[in-house]
Amino acid sequence: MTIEVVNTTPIEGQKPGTSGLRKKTRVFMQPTYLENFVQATFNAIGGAKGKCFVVGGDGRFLNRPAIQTILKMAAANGAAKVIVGQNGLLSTPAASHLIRQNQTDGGLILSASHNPGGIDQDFGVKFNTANGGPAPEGVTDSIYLQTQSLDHYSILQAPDVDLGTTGTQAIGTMQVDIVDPVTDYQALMETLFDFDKIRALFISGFTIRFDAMHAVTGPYATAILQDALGAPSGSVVNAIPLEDFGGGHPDPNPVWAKEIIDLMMSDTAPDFGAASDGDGDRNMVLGRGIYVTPSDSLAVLAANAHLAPGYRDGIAGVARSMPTSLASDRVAAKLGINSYETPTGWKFFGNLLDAGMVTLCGEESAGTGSNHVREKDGLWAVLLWLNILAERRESVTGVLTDHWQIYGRDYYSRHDYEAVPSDAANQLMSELRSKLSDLAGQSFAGLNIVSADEFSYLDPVDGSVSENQGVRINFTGDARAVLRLSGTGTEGATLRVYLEQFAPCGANHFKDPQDVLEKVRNATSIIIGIERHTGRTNPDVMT
Ligand code: G16
Repeated sequence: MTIEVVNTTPIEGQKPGTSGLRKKTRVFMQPTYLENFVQATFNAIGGAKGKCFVVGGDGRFLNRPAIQTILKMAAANGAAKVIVGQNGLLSTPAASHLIRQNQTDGGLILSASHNPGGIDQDFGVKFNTANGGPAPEGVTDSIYLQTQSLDHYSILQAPDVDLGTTGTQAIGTMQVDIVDPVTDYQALMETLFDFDKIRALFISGFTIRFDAMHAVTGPYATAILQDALGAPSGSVVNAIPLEDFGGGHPDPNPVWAKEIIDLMMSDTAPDFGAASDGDGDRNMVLGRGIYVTPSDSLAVLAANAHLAPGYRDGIAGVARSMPTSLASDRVAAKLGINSYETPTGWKFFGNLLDAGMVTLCGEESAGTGSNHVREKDGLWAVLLWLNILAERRESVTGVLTDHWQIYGRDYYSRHDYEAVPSDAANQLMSELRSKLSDLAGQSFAGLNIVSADEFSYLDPVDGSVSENQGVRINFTGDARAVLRLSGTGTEGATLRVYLEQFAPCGANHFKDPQDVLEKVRNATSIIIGIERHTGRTNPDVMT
């Protein structure tokens, strides 16, 4: 029996333009809260009748009950079929692949990404469209509008689906296919990479540690790195997805993935280290004694992608988010291909990928990916690195050193000031915006400003314009600072300050990045008045 529920809980705070809804788990547990978002999503896409969707999540607390609700609502809204990962698990890139492979009408992905999980932590839902990518702003804005006016939702009264058993089931008249979360994703990876070569690398004694951070990539990394490619058992650690990610933040950065950083900086480091995040779209790459910044990783992958079978014919172009360092632009210039600068957020790469204008994309926030899906893909990045190392038979340090000798090094660091009161953060940004046009020509802490502006993006494919995407300040001497407020936090505001300093070919490329960036950091602090506005003298996280 379908129930029409009236008087739904309004969804407060879903920002127009954001890819989905991320809130504290208890907020999602309020009666009718999740249901409101799901119904709003179905309404915004013209209804679910006769449609096919993919549903899965990163296994965090509430994942399975939320899936049961979504299935019953999809059935009540007339959907024809839903494909679900076994036990409710699907990494974000694997979900993107399933959406594309099965030519579905989209998918609902349950995750708060790299944010912690648990009843007192974070939960999230987002809708991906039929191309497999995060819904573009037009769709997310209409979902938001729907959430504001919705007065009822439909749900089928039916027993729960058995998420633990693969195969076909039914809920009402809707077909539910429970699939192994890894099989199709692994098959896709086998088409892109030379598994024999990587296997030979491991046989030669090459060692790896992959930290799945108790999150969704555990089963993927175990199946691919250990079972298929022959990395010794125990190479993948923290491999069982847990509802609270073992109490940690499943965020592969030097703060939250300290365990693997410490290992890689120690005398017992393996040849290669990597970690992924809650939903498997982010990655961290390390060599013995060296951390590869995500910006450098994108540049190295772009310069060497042709060494992997999936990219043998070269790449069409490279796109990076605006705060990502200029390192990949330098590679694109040398390769004679186009490079694009987009706003923060993977959804802005979708049109470029769909139009065949770029093959690789990346963000400084540990996101790298290609046209194989429409999400960033943590394990894909690890496999491309391994394929490159298997071809070049060099260490990570060797590959990076060589890269910097050819292109120069973009020293880079992101400083995050978390849980800043929203009023203070907004005041900081509006004060900065008000003086932007006067900054050029001024000098702060010994650095001259060449230009300062607010980034706005004109999408070359659909002509849409996205404004207010962060402030860029360029200094003389090839230094740059970028400032923006996070769009994904769940508590107060997070101020992100991105610092960059170029060291050309021939310069010393082995200095401490924080030392190199001190001048641009000091100048930026004065310009924006971080301490005056936030009371903070130091960031909470430096990546
Ligand atoms: C952060 C990162 C962005 C990233 C976004 C979503 O956004 O800075 O680069 O696109 O998270 O990442 P994920 O899909 O892994 O959650 P923000 O707005 O907090 O800076």
